[in-house]
Amino acid sequence: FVLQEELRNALARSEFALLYQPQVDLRSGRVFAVEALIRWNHPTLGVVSPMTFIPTAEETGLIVPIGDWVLHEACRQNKAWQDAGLPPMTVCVNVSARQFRERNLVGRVVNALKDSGLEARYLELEVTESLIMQDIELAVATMNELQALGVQISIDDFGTGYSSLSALKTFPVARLKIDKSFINDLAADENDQAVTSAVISLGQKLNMRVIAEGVETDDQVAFLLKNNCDEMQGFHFSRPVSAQDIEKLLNHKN
Ligand code: G
Ligand code: G
Ligand code: MN
Ligand code: NA
Repeated sequence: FVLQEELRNALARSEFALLYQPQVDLRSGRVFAVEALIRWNHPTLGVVSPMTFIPTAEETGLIVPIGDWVLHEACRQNKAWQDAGLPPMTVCVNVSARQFRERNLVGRVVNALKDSGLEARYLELEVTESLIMQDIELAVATMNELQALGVQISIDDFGTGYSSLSALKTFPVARLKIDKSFINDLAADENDQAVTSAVISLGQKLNMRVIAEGVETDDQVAFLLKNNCDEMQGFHFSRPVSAQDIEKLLNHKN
């Protein structure tokens, strides 16, 4: 399979790049974090979406070296922003199931922090509910180790999985990311409104922060503000952009 073969060479050929999408405080508009999102710049196919190649990377195990590169690059870039005098931000890195199950994930994270000189509290790992539920005990043990380092954890795509609420309160998780499927029709769909406001309350009760993903419109922002959501991410504020564009954006907006 061609994709698989080319994916093997992509790291050595430096064909991966990270884009960054700002996460903002809804009331102040301040950017407090960015999510790193990988792109594959293929020489003939152009930009290949992670939705196309992450599943192959998972199946082949290539996700481990690719994920390692993402961790190192995201930490290096965040430290470079801090060294350039930008207000300190958290960088959020997506971690897939296979990466998370690797015994030495914690060691890999430690290395990325060491090599970059980034303080642990400025790194956050995004995991999904389904990843956690595959093996709750292992997941909680790993998350506890990461938390002990000072690294933060968030649950991505929250609401689409099936984490039991009793388990959720035992997770060392700083934030819930409400999946964008609930935000899409938020202005019109009463079910989505109910789920969104319930997740916001749940987060407040569990002392977790809550961020809405995929926010595109003023109406969505208005609903989130009315329901005491504190944070948002989405095209309404900014698409995922290059590291240089993050600097420009922060110089203008923060
Ligand atoms: O950026 P975009 O919306 O195209 O991302 C599509 C999917 O790919 C999302 O589910 C996102 O979480 C995932 N993704 C993006 N970057 C990474 C990455 O560096 N590692 C992993 N494991 N998944 C990623
Ligand atoms: O699964 P995860 O939440 O990591 O996916 C992030 C993906 O969501 C990225 O591919 C990013 O490009 C996409 N995304 C970010 N903001 C928006 C938005 O406002 N609308 C839509 N449709 N997609 C978004
Ligand atoms: Mn994510
Ligand atoms: Na998501």
